[in-house]
Amino acid sequence: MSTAHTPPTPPDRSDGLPPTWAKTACILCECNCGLEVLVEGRTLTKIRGDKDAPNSRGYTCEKPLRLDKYQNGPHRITSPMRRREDGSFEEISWTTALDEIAQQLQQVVHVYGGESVFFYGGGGQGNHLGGAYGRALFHAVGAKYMSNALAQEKTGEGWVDQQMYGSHTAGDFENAEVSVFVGKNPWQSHGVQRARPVLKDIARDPNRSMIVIDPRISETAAIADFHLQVRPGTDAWCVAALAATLVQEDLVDHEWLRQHTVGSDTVLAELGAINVTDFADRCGVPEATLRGAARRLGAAESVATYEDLGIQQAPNSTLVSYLQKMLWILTGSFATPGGVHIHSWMFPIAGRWHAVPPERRPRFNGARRALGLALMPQTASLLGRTVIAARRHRRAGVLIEWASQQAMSMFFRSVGPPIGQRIADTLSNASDDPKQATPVTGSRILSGLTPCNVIADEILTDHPQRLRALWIDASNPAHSLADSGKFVRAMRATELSVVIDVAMTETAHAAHYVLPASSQFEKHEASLFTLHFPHNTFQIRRPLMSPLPGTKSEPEIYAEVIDRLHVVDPTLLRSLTDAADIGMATFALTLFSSLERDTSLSGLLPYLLYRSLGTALGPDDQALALIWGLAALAVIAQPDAVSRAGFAGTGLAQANALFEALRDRHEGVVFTEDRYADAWKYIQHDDRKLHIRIPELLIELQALTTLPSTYTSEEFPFILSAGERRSFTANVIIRNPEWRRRDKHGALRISPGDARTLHLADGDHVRIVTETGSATTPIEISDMMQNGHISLPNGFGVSYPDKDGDTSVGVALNTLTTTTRRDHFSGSPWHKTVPARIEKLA
Ligand SMILES: Nc1nc2c(c(=O)[nH]1)N[C@H]1C(S)=C(S)[C@@H](COP(=O)(O)OP(=O)(O)OC[C@H]3O[C@@H](n4cnc5c(=O)[nH]c(N)nc54)[C@H](O)[C@@H]3O)O[C@H]1N2
Ligand SMILES: Nc1nc2c(c(=O)[nH]1)N[C@H]1C(S)=C(S)[C@@H](COP(=O)(O)OP(=O)(O)OC[C@H]3O[C@@H](n4cnc5c(=O)[nH]c(N)nc54)[C@H](O)[C@@H]3O)O[C@H]1N2
Ligand code: SF4
Ligand SMILES: [Mo]
Repeated sequence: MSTAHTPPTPPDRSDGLPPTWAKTACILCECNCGLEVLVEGRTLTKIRGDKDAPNSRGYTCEKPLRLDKYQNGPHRITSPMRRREDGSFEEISWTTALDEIAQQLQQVVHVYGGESVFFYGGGGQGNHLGGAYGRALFHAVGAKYMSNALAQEKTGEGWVDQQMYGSHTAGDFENAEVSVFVGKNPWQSHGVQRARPVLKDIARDPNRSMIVIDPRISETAAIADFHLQVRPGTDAWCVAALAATLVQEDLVDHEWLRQHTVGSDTVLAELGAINVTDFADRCGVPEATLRGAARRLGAAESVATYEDLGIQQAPNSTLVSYLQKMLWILTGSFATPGGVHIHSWMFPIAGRWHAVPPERRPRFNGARRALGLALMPQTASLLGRTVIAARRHRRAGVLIEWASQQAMSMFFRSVGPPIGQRIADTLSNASDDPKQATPVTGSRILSGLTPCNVIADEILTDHPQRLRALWIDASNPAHSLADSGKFVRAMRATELSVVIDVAMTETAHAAHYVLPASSQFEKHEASLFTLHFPHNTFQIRRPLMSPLPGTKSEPEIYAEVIDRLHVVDPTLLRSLTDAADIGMATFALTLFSSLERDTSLSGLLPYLLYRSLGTALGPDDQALALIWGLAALAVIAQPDAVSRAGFAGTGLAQANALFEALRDRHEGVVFTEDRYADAWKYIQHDDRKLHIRIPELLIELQALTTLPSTYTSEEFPFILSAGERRSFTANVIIRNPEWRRRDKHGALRISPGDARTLHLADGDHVRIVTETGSATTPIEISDMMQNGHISLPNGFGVSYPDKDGDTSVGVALNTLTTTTRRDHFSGSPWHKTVPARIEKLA
């Protein structure tokens, strides 16, 4: 692979500013711990935890301390690039790139329809603002299909959540009497805020317990009270046996189930019929250990559970998601300290947006809503004209703002929920249709996302409805999705593929066009991982320095592409911009009424905000326009919880107060404050009950009795877990191998017993072979591993330009995996259960 791109000049100190400490956040995992960074020119010289950050309170792990390896280095790209026929790249100007891309997008849409353009990615662990703006392009071209990394891990769990209560949950591990981690190693992977002190507290406290289900003695399992060391891939039997023991030994909270759930009789009957002895045998956990753990659960005041990749990327994953939730449901651990809760959202990244009705609704709410919605279209036309005229008369502007304030206070809370619902559903690609499926393979679309494992199949076919163009932002699917080779072939088979990234990634190498993004420390960013309860937090990060010359931020890139598609009437943009100059109430009224007059504009909202309110906010703050929109949606969705977090007023006033706090408090903001019992209000079923009978999954539960529970063969006698989170892995956000202080080569872990059998010594190199490919790697003999189970870390095997050309350290895991081994329900890959063999190298 050759690239013509000239590496950027080494980090300069040209900004000329004195070194300053600034607040930002870690971008390496979903916890997004608050950071303080000493910025010298363009360099992040010192990094420490931010004690003021409301989510992490000063905590960090070891990973962000050398974040400069992300920010600076020869991996950064600084010019748009176009692929030549021979596969090499040439640098082109932004104007040429955007002109050609827009023109080719229009061409694809004209010939094959907007639904043939597929959007992938839109954010990593800390950058979701770009993807949010990208939704406007999705709608501008009339696209229908999209996906991201969630659709190779979390969509199965999301579907279960949706059936049972309609939203996402969080466990209160700081207070739980019993914490259960199912295929989750929070010591290394976090996911729980301040994971290590929280885990240590649990381990130290004789009155609290930890149950870990993991085939390895992970760092978390090592300090657990109960380690259920399953054979890889057999969690369905293990978790079913736990739930069955709760039922069969009558450790269930029957009264709670009667009051708060629907369908418990069937569930109890199914679990009652399970042969625990047989299931314990199938998963390899001693029956006494299983029963001991179940009794501990049954005796607890509170139970919180957390599932992750160990089961989400393994067989029967959707069923296991369902069963592990039974552990807190059967014990009645919901909406109570130490239990599991549905939380608020800034904007949902999984599941459907939902407005929680306020405790005190405005009087005549229904009538106001009807009247407001009826008046809106006329208001839009009227305001549009008046606002443009008022530009020349300041006094008229004051009057319009006053009138708009009256209208907003009269109608905002009544018309907000239906308008918010439409906007949110459009932006999150949510659909009421349970049968929503992809055009070629007919795969189930969950949470609006196409299963990652079928994307290539939706392209590599002569099906008339195949995907023709790929738009990829802030993701490296040619490295992170199963069977990388196949994904690259799929990219090459499209008529247009565009990649936006900070680096020349494996995916960028296969694209037609590559657009260089400003880094996450050179622009406004935010993470939408607002997954906390009872105090939910959100942080807007300000740029720490100017963009690297040659790069642009995603909001700007999307706006410039959409400009070229001419899908928005310029007079609308002008009236919105003028309205924003007059005042926030005038702007909000003009915006909402315009969206009500022409509902097809909903999907373009991020663009409309950027080009109107953003213009009024000025070039330094333009990207914050969408944050105002998010603040308004958050206030409509959970007004009381936002009030309790200290944002007074109602409606627009409250939204503005939240927006200003998000803009000004750089350490982040608690945007909702709930009481434990409030978790009930977030249930989306009208009866506010948990609907726990899921017929499709109960059939799968019955099938466990006969389903095979081994995945090895003579040819492939090992189970490889392809993607262990270790001390120095962070997906592939940091490409520079120098970042790692430990485990520099990403060794394959193997048990002492297996190493003996294969006559291997620590550090020996082996070839690992799977049905898809092979790779060589050093080994580490590790007591963590059980016989027959081997494990490779994620985040390795990416190219990095250095003085000797491109280097790559460690195994690119997805040269070893296949798209076909996947959950038949959610389509998530079995990365944790890859049959493999090991060949000793001479
Ligand atoms: N250090 C670090 N932290 C990260 C990341 C990172 O790259 N590096 N990535 C972030 C992301 S995107 C995610 S999704 C999370 C993932 O976080 P985790 O899911 O916690 O991470 P993993 O190490 O992939 O898997 C967890 C455990 O699953 C176990 N496992 C393997 N096979 C099985 C099985 O069959 N059954 C069970 N029960 N367990 C099994 C493994 O032994 C491992 O200990 O981590 C986040 N945090
Ligand atoms: N075999 C195997 N495969 C796996 C996993 C596994 O355990 N095993 N884990 C899976 C999981 S859980 C996940 S979450 C995925 C993660 O895989 P991906 O979704 O591909 O995400 P990242 O590896 O985090 O890649 C993020 C990309 O964003 C780029 N980037 C960084 N900052 C910016 C920015 O400001 N703007 C833009 N436009 N780009 C930026 C980075 O350079 C990088 O290329 O991998 C999955 N793949
Ligand atoms: S990697 Fe995760 S836990 Fe570690 S500092 Fe960053 S956000 Fe916090
Ligand atoms: Mo992930």
